[in-house]
Amino acid sequence: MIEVIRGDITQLRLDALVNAANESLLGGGGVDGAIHRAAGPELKAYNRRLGGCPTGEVRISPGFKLPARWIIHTVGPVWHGGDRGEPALLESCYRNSFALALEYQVRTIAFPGISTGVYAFPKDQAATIAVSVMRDYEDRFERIIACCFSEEDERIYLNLLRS
Ligand code: AR6
Repeated sequence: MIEVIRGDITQLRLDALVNAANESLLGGGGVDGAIHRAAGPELKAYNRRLGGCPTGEVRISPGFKLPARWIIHTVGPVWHGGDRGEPALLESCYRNSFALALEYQVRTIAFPGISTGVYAFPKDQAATIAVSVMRDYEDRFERIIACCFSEEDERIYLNLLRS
């Protein structure tokens, strides 16, 4: 069951949230900044020991002060026009997030629109990739949530899920 929710991902009480991080894993703007603020300073201290994360890969931390139990940090590609492997890297973010979630017995998980903010990945193309991977994993989770921050993003996901 793939659900579309509009709102702040940090408020969701789930087994895991996915964070659209950068390679340092030490925080930044956008959803990453919101997650670090809501989780508290222990998150940065914990992530310092993880030693970063290459683009397309994932790392996991506890949720600390978040209602979510785990945070799966993934680093989406920066959009450079699409011929530098951006679509494949974005797909890896989703696939690797689901694979790690399964290792941690996660049954309920939410994703933001990875790479579609500061990293400028085109929203329609990113959502198409996200939904196609979500459909591959649908049977293995109780809830898969596409957490949209804007009405435009919500509309894109709802249209894709209708088709
Ligand atoms: N809940 C859900 N979605 C959110 C929230 C929130 N609280 N805040 C923003 N979004 P971005 P990126 C949406 O820029 O493009 C950071 O500085 C936002 O509207 O957060 O992967 C990192 O440290 C957009 O749809 O992530 C990296 O340096 C989506 O989340 C860099 O930005 C992703 O936007 C990563 O850029």
